[in-house]
Amino acid sequence: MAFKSSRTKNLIISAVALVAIAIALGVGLGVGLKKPDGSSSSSLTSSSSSSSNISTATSNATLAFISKSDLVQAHNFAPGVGWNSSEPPRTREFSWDVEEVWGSPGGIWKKMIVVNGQSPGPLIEANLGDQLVVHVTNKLSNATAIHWHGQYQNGTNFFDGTSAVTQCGIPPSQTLTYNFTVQNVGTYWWHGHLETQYTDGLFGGLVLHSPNETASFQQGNISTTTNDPAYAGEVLMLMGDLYNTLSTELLWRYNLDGTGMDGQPGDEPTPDAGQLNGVSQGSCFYLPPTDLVLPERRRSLNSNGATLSPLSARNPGDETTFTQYPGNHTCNDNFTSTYWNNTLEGGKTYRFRLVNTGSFADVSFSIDNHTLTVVEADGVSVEPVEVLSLTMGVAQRYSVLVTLNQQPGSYWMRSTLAMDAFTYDNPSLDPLTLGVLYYNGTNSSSLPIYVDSVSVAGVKDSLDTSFGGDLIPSDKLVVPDATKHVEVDFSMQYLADGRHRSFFNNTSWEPLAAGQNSLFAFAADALASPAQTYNDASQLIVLTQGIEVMDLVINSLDDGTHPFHLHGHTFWIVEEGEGSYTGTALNTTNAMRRDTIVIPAYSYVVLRFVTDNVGMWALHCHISWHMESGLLMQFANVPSTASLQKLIDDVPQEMHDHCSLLSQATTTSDAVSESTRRMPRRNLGRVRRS
Ligand SMILES: [Cu+2]
Repeated sequence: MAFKSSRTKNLIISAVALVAIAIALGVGLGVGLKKPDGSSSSSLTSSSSSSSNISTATSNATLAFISKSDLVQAHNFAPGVGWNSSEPPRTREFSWDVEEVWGSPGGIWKKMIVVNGQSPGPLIEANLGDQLVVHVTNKLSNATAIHWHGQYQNGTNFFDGTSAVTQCGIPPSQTLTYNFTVQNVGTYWWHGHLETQYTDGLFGGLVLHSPNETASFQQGNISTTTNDPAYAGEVLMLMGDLYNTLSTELLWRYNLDGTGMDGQPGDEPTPDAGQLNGVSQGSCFYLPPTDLVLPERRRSLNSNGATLSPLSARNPGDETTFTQYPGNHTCNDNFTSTYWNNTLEGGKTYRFRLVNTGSFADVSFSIDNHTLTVVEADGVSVEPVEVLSLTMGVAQRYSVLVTLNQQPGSYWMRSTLAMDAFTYDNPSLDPLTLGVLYYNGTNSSSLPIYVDSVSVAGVKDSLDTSFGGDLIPSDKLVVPDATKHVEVDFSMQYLADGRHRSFFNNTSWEPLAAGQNSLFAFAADALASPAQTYNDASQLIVLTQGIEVMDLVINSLDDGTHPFHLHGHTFWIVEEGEGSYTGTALNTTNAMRRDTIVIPAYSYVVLRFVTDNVGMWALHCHISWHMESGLLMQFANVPSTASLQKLIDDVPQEMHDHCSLLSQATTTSDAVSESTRRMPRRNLGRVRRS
C-alpha cells in the first residue's frame, strides 16, 4: 500500500548537503531525539499479534559488537577472480553461523543478523552442476531459514529454505545442511526467509557461472575479436535500503491497529538509508522517528528535524535504555562516512552484477560518465542494450558490462532509492548512496567531483523494463502453449477490526503453527487424497496434478508497485497491462523470462511457467512488510505421485526433527517466538480501502 507522494528536490539536496558536511567534518555527529516515556515498551511482547521479538530471548549483554568495517571486511565482492567456469562439477562446502550482533551499518547501532560476523554475508560462487553443501548453524534465539533466490531446486524443494512453506525453520542451536545441485547460471542471492530476518542483514551474493559464460556475451560489438574474453573481471554490487531499527519492531508497528508507522496501519516503514555492498553514508544526524509517540513524531517530521537535541550519553547495549520497542537508538560515535570503492584497469571491460537486496524500495544504478550494457536479468541472458542507468525492484538482478573508456580518474557509482513509494518523509534519509570507481593508477584517496548526468548519443537514459520494452532474451526459447489458467487478485485491506492485511483473493497468508510447514502437511494429504484443494483464510495453494503449462494472471487491486517472486521457476511474461485482465490476446514473441517482476499499480501481468518441478513453491511480494502482512500464496506441483513420494522420501531426518523441536518449544516456552507467530484467526470481513 503506497501513495505516490510528490517530493521536491529540496529535501534531497538538503540531505545531500548534510552528508557532505558530515564527510567534511570527518565525524559521525550524534544528535538525538527525546527519550520516549517508555510506557509502551512492553507492547511488543504482550501483543498476541506480534511477530517474533529477538530481544526477549537473548540477553543483550551477550551480543557482540561488530565494527562497521568488520561487517564487510571479509566479504569478497570480486567474483570470477581466477575462476575456472569450465572445470568438471565438484562439491563446494561452506559452514555458516547465523548470529545476532550489534552493528552500525547506517551509523546507528542496531541488532543485526549476520553470517560468520558479516553482512552482507559470505559470497557463494559456483559452476553449473556443482553441488552446494552449506551447513547452517543457528545461533539466534529464534528459528531461521535460508532461501537460495532463483534456484530451481528440482528434486530438492525441501532445501528451498522458505520457512513454514518448505521447512519448519532451523531451531536455535541446531544445524541444517542445505545440499543441492546448481541448476541455474547467472546472478542470484541468498537471504533469510523467516519473517523479515533478511532486512536485518541476513543476505549475500550467489554467483553461478556457466561453462561458456564469456562467449555468451560476445555480441553487440562488446568484444573486438572472438578470442578476447568479453570482460576482464567481475564486480558484485549488492545494494538497497537500510533500516536502523530492528525489523521485527518495524513490522509490529507497521501492522499496529489504529496507529501504524505514521498514523495509518499499512504505511510501510520509510528506510533510514541506502547501502552499497554493506557500506552506507547513513549518519547520526537524525535518529529514526520510530522512537516517538505519534503526535511527537508528526511534529518532528513537520519541522524537518530542526529541533533535534543532542544524543544523551548512553552505552549501546545498555539493557535499561536500549532494548525493546519503542527503544532508543544510539549513535556509533566512531562512525565515519565512507564509500564502497574498487579499482579497475582502464581500457578494460568488466561485468557488474547488480542485486537489489533491499526490503522495500526500488533502486536505480549508474556510474558517472560510463555506459551500462545490460546483458542479464535475473539469470536470463538478454540482447545487449546500452543505457546510462537502470532501476531494479527488490530482489531483481542485472548484469551490465562497463568499459573503462574515460580519462583515468575516479567516478561516482550511484545507487539511488526510489522514494515515490514512501508514505511519509524520513528527514534522515538520503536516497543516494555513493561508491567510487577508481581507474588503476589513480590516487585512491581522492574523491570524484560531482558531475551532472550527461546524455550520450545512441544510449538510452534508462532501461525500459516494461512489457515490450528493452528486455529481450538472447536465447529465444519457444514458449509452449498454456494448458491451465489461474487468476488471482491481490489487494491490501483493513479488516473489520481495523487491522491491516494483504490478500491474494480472500486469503491472507500466515505461517502455519510452529513445527509445521505446508510442504510436509500438503504432501501427506496429497499422497492420501490427490484431489484435494487448499484454500482457506491463511493458505492459498494452487494444486497441479501432472505437468501443465500454467498461465498465472495476477491482477493488482493496489495503488503501489510490488515486486513478485516465484520460487523454483523462471516464468515467461506473456502479457502486462493496466487494470485487470480481461482476456486480452497474449504475446509470446520474444517473451522475457525472469523470476521477479515488478507489477505496477492497478495493473495485471500474465506469467507462464511449466509445473514440472515437484514441490511447494511460494509466490510472494518481495517487500518484507507486504509478505509478512499476508502477500504470499503457494503452488503445489505434483508432476506425478511418484515424484512427490520421492521428494518426501528424500527429506533429511534432521528436518523432521527440527519440526518436532519447534512444536515442542511452542508448548513449553513462551520465550521462543514461534509461539506468538500465529495470529489468531478472526472474522475476515474486510473493508476496501478507498
Ligand atoms: Cu508488495
